[in-house]
Amino acid sequence: MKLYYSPGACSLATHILLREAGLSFDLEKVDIRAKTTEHGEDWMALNPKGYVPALRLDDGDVITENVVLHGYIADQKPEAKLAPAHGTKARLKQDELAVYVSTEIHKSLGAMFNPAITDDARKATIDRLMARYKLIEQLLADGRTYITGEQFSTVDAYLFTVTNWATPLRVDLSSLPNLLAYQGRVAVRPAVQASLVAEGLVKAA
Ligand SMILES: N[C@@H](CCC(=O)N[C@@H](CS)C(=O)NCC(=O)O)C(=O)O
Repeated sequence: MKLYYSPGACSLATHILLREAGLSFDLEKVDIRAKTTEHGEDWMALNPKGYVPALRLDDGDVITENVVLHGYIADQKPEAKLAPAHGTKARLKQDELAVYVSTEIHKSLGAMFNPAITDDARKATIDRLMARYKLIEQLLADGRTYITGEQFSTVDAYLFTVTNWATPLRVDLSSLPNLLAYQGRVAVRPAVQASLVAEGLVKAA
């Protein structure tokens, strides 16, 4: 398998999950603005959607969409317990949360990377985002270690990755202490640290 990624982008979640699952994979960096890969391939030819993450399977097929890739990785290594079994209530609830992170949190934060965003649009986006984070803050209020309980899951990799953008986007999360403590717990996981180092985002300890 090969993961096409951009450092610190949402593809970091898939990267973390590949490591958490202990799967073997290659990495190839994509310049999502120039639409080329580090090996000079035409990104739009490889993936006409133009965005990361994309996972090239061993049969050559290229698959996209965060939530789908996260579920696929979990299914490749059930013993890593990144997602409960299909058809269970626990899986239903985890999928519900994954789509919430994707459509309500990822997309709101992502919109703020647009340099053309107006101050009014940015304020409205932050207001909506804080309302969405409120649910996350409430879930974490019972002292659970990860977002679905004590087991690290696909949603943790995703939520951690997009919440990390708050700092470069200057979004103040200080009213969400449970979320901030959670970010710290996820950050120290060895697979997370290894992914951050591999993407050149932090130096190796
Ligand atoms: N629907 C896609 C969206 C992925 C996405 O937003 N990727 C961003 C990075 S976080 C990207 O590559 N943007 C560049 C572009 O859209 O051209 C998913 O959930 O996987």
